[in-house]
Amino acid sequence: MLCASYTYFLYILSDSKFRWQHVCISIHILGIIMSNPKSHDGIPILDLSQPLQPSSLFSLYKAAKDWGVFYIINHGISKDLCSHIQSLSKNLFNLPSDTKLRLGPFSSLKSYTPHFIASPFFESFRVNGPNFYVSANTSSEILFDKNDSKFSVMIEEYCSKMEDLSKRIVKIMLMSLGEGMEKKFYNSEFKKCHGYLRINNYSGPDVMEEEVEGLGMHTDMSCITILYQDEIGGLQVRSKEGEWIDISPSEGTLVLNIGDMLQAWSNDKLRSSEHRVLLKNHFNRFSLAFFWCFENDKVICAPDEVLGDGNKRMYKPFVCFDYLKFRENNEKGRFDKVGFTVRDFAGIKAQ
Ligand SMILES: O=C(O)CCC(=O)C(=O)O
Repeated sequence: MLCASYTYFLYILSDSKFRWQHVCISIHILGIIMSNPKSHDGIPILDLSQPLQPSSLFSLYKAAKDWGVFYIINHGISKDLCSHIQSLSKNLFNLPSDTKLRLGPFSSLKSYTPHFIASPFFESFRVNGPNFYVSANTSSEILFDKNDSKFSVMIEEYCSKMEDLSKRIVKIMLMSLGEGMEKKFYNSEFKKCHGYLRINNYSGPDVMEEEVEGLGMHTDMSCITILYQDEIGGLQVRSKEGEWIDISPSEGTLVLNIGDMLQAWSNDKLRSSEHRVLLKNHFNRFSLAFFWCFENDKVICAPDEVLGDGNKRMYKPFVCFDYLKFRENNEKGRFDKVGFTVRDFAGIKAQ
């Protein structure tokens, strides 16, 4: 209906000398009416520069319930900061394997995941909060045998912005669960959340006859994950029906994934996204994944108000740390078990 009237308006004005002025006005009106923008793949975009409307909260809730993913724009993280981190991270990933393994699965820090643990084409560095500067600096001193604080300063700036953004998004997700939920549950349940950053580097084989899996299907163990991906693409999310949908990169756009902890806490009202990365060409791919998690000793148990009248509990209460251990105990090294989810750990089987 909206589109029909828009086309008609253009048509009757097409010979007018005021054509452009009127066209602009009509587009402006359309922009206001379309307050819940969607990307070309139909996944909603959360525009943080706009006031939240009940209808946008509903779109986000639906996206989080059906897909576990949506886009964020106007988030205040500059493209320059991401590009700087990407170029400084290259210095880390370009080091010889032996050097990177000083932080590998058998080191005391264990902040480097080498190739062939999650996938032959994937490696990553982890930076822990709350003091991201110290964590990044400790790792880079071990790798470079000298102190160069530029990288650590940028990481700290990025992660501090990510912390603020994560808090904001968790509040919005609580609002999307119903009136009063944010006031009731943010301070009591989410105040002690903490974050860590994973810097991911993908390099496919030199000769590629067909696409390869850069990172296999998995869910995140976080409450939410905020992802920056470079322009190469390859991130996909799985629909409930099992179809893979591209989550295409777009400048200035971050991707928000719901993780297992929020899925369990919301009793499946919000869905932990099943995602993977496919490499379609030999270009290096870079991403930054910021995981926002409950504190380790938190017992996750969906509150009755979130459960709602007459709904069955989907999960036994569990301690966060026990779930993290369940996922990390992998004979091949320390990496999340691909394919295992919180349902395997604490799900209550239907009778
Ligand atoms: O690189 C990406 O786009 C996804 C990364 C991811 O899923 C992860 O780090 O868990």
